[in-house]
Amino acid sequence: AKASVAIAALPSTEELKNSIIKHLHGSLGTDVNKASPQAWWRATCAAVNEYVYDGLRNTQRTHYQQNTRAIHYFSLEYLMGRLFSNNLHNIGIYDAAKTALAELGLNIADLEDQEEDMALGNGGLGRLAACFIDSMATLNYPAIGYGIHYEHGLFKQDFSDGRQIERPDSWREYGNPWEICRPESVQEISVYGYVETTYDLQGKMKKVWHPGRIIKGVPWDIPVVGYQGSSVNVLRLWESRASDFFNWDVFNSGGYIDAARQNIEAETISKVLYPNDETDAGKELRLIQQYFFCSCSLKDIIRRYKRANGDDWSKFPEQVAIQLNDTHPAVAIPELMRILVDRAEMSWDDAWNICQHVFAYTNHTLLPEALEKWSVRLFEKVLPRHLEIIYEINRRFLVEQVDVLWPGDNDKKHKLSIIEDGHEPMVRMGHLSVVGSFRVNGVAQVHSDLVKSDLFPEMVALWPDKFTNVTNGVTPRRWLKACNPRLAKLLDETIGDEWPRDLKQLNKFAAFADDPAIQDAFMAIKQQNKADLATVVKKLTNISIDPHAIFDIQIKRLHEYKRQHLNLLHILALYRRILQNPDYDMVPRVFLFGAKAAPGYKLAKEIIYAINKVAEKINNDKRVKNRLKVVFMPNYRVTLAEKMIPAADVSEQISTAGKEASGTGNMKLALNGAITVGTLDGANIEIAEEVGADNISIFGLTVDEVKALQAKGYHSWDYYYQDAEIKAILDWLETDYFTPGKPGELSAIKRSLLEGGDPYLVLADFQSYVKAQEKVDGWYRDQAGWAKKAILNTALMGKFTSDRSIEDYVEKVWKLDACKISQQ
Ligand code: 26W
Repeated sequence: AKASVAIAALPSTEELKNSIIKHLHGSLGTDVNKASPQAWWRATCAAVNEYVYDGLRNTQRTHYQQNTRAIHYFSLEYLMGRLFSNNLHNIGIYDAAKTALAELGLNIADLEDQEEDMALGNGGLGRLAACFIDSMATLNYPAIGYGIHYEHGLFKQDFSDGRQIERPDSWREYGNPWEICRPESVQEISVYGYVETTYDLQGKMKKVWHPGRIIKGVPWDIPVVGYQGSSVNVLRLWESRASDFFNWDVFNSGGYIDAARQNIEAETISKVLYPNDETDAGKELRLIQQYFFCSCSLKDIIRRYKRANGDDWSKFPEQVAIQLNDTHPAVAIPELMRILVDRAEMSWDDAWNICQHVFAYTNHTLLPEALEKWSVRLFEKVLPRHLEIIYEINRRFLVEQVDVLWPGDNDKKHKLSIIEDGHEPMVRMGHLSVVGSFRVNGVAQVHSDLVKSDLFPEMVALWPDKFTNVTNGVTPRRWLKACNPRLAKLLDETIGDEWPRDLKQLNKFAAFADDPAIQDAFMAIKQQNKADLATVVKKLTNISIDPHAIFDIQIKRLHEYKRQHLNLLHILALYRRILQNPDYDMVPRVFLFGAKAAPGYKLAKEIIYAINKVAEKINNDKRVKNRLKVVFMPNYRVTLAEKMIPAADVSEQISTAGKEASGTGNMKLALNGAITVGTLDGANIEIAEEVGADNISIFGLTVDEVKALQAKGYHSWDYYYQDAEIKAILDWLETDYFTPGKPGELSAIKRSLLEGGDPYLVLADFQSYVKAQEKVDGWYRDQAGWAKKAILNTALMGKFTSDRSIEDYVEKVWKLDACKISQQ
């Protein structure tokens, strides 16, 4: 047996076949003659799980025996997508399974399509968490992901006459083969109620929280298989249930109906993922969700710690690191304080010392509407004891830190206070996270710089060494090897097969950028991937697209700062040029969008509607002569991304500079050989550094120019009056040209860009964007030149593996050792 590989022995094709049949009979209770594709898929999952569980047992035993320090990743979101092909690839039995299934008369792709996406996240932050747990397992770091076992993930999206409709996502309606319920590790947590101040016999004050409700947390474990079977870690997701203990009383007092109602309320906590991305709604249920999973997870960590170390807390910070994925789980800080001070009866100073050596916080956004604040009123109602603790954390912070550096400076105290003063006092979760953590990081260099200069400058003055950068990354296993098998094979053949676990190896591919044979092979692969996507597009939208056109792709959540409407204005400019000049010379282009809008985000939904209406018109206009096609793919999600990314020629990364913290789709697309049209924002800056100026089309205002323009006063109307093309396009949107008989239906965009002041500087960047697109058009006309650029994009993206991000966290934040897994 190989050392450091958790999974002992891999099956042959024959063994897999037998195992699948065995499970078809023994686990599914059906027969080869009548099994549905769903049953075959489940039987195959069960067969795969024999190896997954083997690795899981070996990993857990090794970690326990070695009493390893571990990282605990706290995240409200995990955007896992499908696990079937990912697990097969990571175990290293994808080809064997494919053959085994073929010999049973089955197509592995049909089986893959039986799986619902596990969409327990909104976008970048949730997908980042999924890439990170893949990398932590691959690199053999003792790690556990903690989150919520939502019954409903992110809503499914349909279009009805071009407008977004949301439908519930019931991803585990019929069960999920990857999760294991662990009733032996149930936790109970409290909410509501009041705090009583008591005194013991020595006269020492003691706070007693009398909760109003007790809720049970049931853990579900999802094994996370590292590449080539390294470690098998777990993602532990908590499901809320009514507490048996609590219900007993209610039942006994004759309140049967009341008890049923309380059951429903308890179960509501893990019912549904909040679909907001970058807007804080401040809803009570959301705060309870946050507290519920943080409290369950902390108790789980402490139980494990005590099993190994007894009642001696001194080693706790050596053994436990907790990473807060944005401020969403920041309530874990006062919760750990409460456990230590109220339950373990530790002194405040000792408890605070532990906290400050355990927590680290990652900031993912600077947008003011995304910075979480909870009203003191709500906090007091839901978590009265935690509010007191936050007050005390704040009091000491202001007295012992702020007033020492800036004696008597009330202005500084107002700015830095965890409690924001005002008509409705608020708890600032970002402030709490910085104060309670030993390290704070942003997710790309420019973003980390802005976190320091614009968001928390005074905190930096207090603790200069607390702040650092860890640039995001993506797992090359899912985002190249599994989703783009043709390119993966070409890479294996030209540079060897080490790149999936050592992405810097891709550098070697750069030597082939001028090689005509490799250029042809690379372009042929792109062509086949585009043909595959064209088939998917036809099936989903009934729109026919030409695989020889440039595939220009913008996939991400719909948000004004991401500027899908800038893309739309460019499409309208091209369309108008074609109508004005029937011979307008451009390389045919297909613009593909994928985006969900938060259900309450009105303007985002109007932008979707406008793109769909413009698409309808353009796609059916004979005069266009197929130079333009516009497709809005419904229900964008991880599984659709896996089909779109390998087929992209152009990657749209066009956020207003300073607004996109990092971006990760930008990395996935460039890795698969797409040329980026992008602003100098987030990780685009670092991508440009890596691939070089010749291989990316950069445009638009820089962060500093954006700041300068806004300081001097930005007047979008000037662009409207001074640029005839802009004026014509915006006026066009107001007519009934795209919505026959209904003028004004698409005017929301124009209104926001003019009366609304164009907060994201769409008009300021418009002409620069058009030029960047013309540059791309020119590049594409030289196919060998394009091939070279595309190859260099793939070759020079090695930095952006999430393995590198994790190694950065380990070095700068977690100080963890990898743990070689031994087999029994
Ligand atoms: C409170 C509501 C809410 C919900 C989600 C606020 C903010 C969020 C997230 C921070 C949104 C998000 O996913 N941010 C993205 O995080 C990615 C991973 O770091 C970055 O690559 C993206 O630039 C950032 O927008």
